[in-house]
Amino acid sequence: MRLFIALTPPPELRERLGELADVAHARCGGRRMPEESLHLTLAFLGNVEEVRAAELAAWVQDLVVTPGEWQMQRWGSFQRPGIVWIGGRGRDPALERLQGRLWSALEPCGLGTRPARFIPHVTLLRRAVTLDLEGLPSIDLAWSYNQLELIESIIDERGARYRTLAVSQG
Ligand code: 3AM
Repeated sequence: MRLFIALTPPPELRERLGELADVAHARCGGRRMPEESLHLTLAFLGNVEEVRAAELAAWVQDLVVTPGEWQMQRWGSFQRPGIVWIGGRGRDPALERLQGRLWSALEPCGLGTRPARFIPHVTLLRRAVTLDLEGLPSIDLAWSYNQLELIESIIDERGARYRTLAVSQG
């Protein structure tokens, strides 16, 4: 099972992010992320056997996340594979601590590999036709979080669908 751990936005923010995805799509083309799939990835684990996924789900259910608020103020892009995202203007120590805490537990168990860089972001478009972000509206959004989710990514001919397997304590 292809798994990752992420924050998922509260409903009002999800809706607002969906509107921004529409604006970005009109400007940059590509594939707009469905609203229900919007998330902030903290740790991509890759393929995990079912038995280990069940252990992981139990671990996630017991996790207590320090509540935080993440400020999103800028558009960004990743050249490959044409990702347009929104994220913070600078580093976010609280998210870095949360991500670091996850990897300190996951990596010794052989669950995925800690990435060299962590750029917190919400992907709005994939395979964008242009990554010229000029003219997109300015952003000033806050994301209050106190929970994370273990999510399965199911890939089929229509792209990736996500299924939540476990939610941390809240
Ligand atoms: O949060 P975003 O959309 O940036 O791109 C994938 C998505 O990130 C990323 O994990 C999230 C859930 O699928 N992802 C997929 N394959 C990956 C890989 N091999 C990966 N991240 C790192 N390494």
